[in-house]
Amino acid sequence: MPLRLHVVCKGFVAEIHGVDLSVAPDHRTAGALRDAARSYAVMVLRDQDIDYESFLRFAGMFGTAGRCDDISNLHEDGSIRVPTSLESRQAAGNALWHTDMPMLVAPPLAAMLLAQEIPATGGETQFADLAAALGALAPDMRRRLAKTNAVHELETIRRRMGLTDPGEIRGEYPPAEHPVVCLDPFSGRLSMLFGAHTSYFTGMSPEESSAMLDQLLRHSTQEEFVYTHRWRRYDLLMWNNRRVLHRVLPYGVATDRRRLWRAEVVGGRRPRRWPQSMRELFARF
Ligand SMILES: O=C(O)CCC(=O)C(=O)O
Repeated sequence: MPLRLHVVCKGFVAEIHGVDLSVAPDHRTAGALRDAARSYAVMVLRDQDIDYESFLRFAGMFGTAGRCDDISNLHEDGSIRVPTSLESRQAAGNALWHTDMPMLVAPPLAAMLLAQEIPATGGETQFADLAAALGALAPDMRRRLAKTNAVHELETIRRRMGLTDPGEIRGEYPPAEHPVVCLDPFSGRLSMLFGAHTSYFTGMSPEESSAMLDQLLRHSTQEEFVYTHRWRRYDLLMWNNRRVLHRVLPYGVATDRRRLWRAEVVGGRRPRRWPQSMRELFARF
C-alpha cells in the first residue's frame, strides 16, 4: 500500500499511514519518509507493534541510530518507581520545555518514541515549532538573536527541577555554546536552539539572560505554535530535535504505568549560523 500523509498542523505535524515498519521499507517508501521529515518537524505513525530492531532500523533511515532507552516510571522489575527517587526527579526534567542534549557539540538531529504502556489520562507530549516562532518574532528581535549564542548545560535543567545536592545535579558533559538562530538540517529553514538547559545568552547579564529565556519560551509556546500528542499504544512519533521544543504533561506518576521506547538520530553537524548576509536571512521570512 502506498504511503499516505495526513497533515495535522500545516508544515509542522503529519500522520503517516500505509507503512508497516515491522518489514524493511522499500526504496520508494524510505525516500517518501525522508521527504516527509524534511517538511514536517513531527511525524506520527500509528499501530507500529514492532520489535527493537525494526525501531532502530527506522531511526537509521534518517542518519545514524544513536542511544536507545526506555522512558518510563518503572523499575526494571516492572514496579512503579517512587516519585521521590533520584531517577524520577531527574526524569522529571522532561516536563520542562527542552531540546534533547543541547550540551553536545552536535545535539541529536531527531528523536523518537514508541508507546508501549500509556496512562489512561495525562502524559501527553507537546511540541513547539521554533521555526514558525522565529518567523513570528519582531525583526529587531530576530536580528539580535541572529548575533547571539547560548550556553547549555545538563546541570541547569536539573537545578530548574529543584535539585540542589551537587552530587545529584552534576552533569556528565561539559557545557556547549551554540548560535540561537541556526539552520535546521532537515529542511534548510532557520530555527532556534534554546530551552530548559540554557544557562545564559552570551553578552547578556544573568538578569537579561533569564528575562530573554522567559520571553522566548512564552513567545514560542503560544498555542499557535504547539501540537499536543495524545498517545495510543504503539504510536511511533519522531521529532526534529533541531526545530522543536518538547515536554511531557503531568500524569499519575506514582500510580499509572507509562513506558515508551526512545531512540535518537545522531551524527549531524554542529548547529550552524545562517552563513549568508543578514539581508538574505530576513528575506527568508
Ligand atoms: O516522555 C515524553 O513524552 C517526553 C520524553 C522526552 O522529553 C525526551 O525523550 O526527551
